[in-house]
Amino acid sequence: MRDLAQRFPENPLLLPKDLVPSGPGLQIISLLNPGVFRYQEKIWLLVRVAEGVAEKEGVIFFPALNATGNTEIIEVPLNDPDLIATDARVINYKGLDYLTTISHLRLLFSEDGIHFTEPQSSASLFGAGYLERFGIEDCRVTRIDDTYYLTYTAVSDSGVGVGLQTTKDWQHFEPGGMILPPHNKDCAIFEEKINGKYFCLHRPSSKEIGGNYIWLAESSDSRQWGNHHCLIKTRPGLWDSARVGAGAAPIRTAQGWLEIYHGANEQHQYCLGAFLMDLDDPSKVIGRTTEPIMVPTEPYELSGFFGYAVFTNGHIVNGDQLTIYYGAADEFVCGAHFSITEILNQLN
Ligand code: MAN
Repeated sequence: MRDLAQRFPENPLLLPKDLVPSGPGLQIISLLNPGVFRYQEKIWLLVRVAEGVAEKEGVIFFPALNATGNTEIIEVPLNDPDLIATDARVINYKGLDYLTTISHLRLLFSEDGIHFTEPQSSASLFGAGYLERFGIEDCRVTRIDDTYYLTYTAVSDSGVGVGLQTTKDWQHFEPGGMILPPHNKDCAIFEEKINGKYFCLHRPSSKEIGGNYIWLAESSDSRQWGNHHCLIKTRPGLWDSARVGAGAAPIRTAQGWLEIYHGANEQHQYCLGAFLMDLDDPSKVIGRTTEPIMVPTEPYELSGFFGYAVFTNGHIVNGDQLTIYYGAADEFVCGAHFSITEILNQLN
């Protein structure tokens, strides 16, 4: 099936071997799901770097940060009866869930939006504290005035929630704590206040009644969020039947706030779609694509750490051109252009 994406011929833009691991004994397994922003005339990616430990026959390793912020490796024999290792991303050991990799966030910049390099003195962001023991992931970057708001997934044995940090210069970071408690992720703050309030999209999960749906919340200070509304649900039988989650900050268009989101089905196949919210009252959804706007089709999207996945949480807008940066097969960073008009024309 042809989708609306014009993939960069240079894809994948970043492969795990392109960066150096953060410490001895660690191996970069995936580079994925970058936050994207403009700063000092350059395009920057805040890439999720997922690290693990080199495989050894008959053994599985899983990393976690200890109280001093260093990575500790837990080692379990593969034939241990208390081990359930059926998903490449998550394992269960003695009834508790662990990640097979631990992620931090690394800054890379580019002049042309295609070739990215790590600056000499780059400030990588690592998980800190007991709520980020299993790392930080999938950061959305929103700019309001001269402040950048970083909303990311904070993972620990206490659950998966949304952490916030702010910065003005990408050197000093102000911690905002966990703004949305477990289970919650995929949080993107709007780049403008509406009627004096901050707004964000987020994705709480409800295991029993309900599901993995996209919600809206508002705040007067960007720290305390309330007045939650459920906006976008999964659709039985469609490509987004199992879970949906917001991408980066909504894009202001004349017709409304346009949001690119990911959806997955029961087979964990990740595609992208779009929906539109009213400009003055984003709790009103005024359109949604029935078909995906992007479907995994290329070899680097179909096979990798977690195949059949395209996932975005960062983009650049230039007139009608939307450039998304996305994680392909949970292993590579790629880029694709879209026409905003073409996406708007697909809305029902
Ligand atoms: C899911 C996947 C993983 C991620 C965990 C925790 O299992 O998205 O990549 O590490 O959630 O967020």
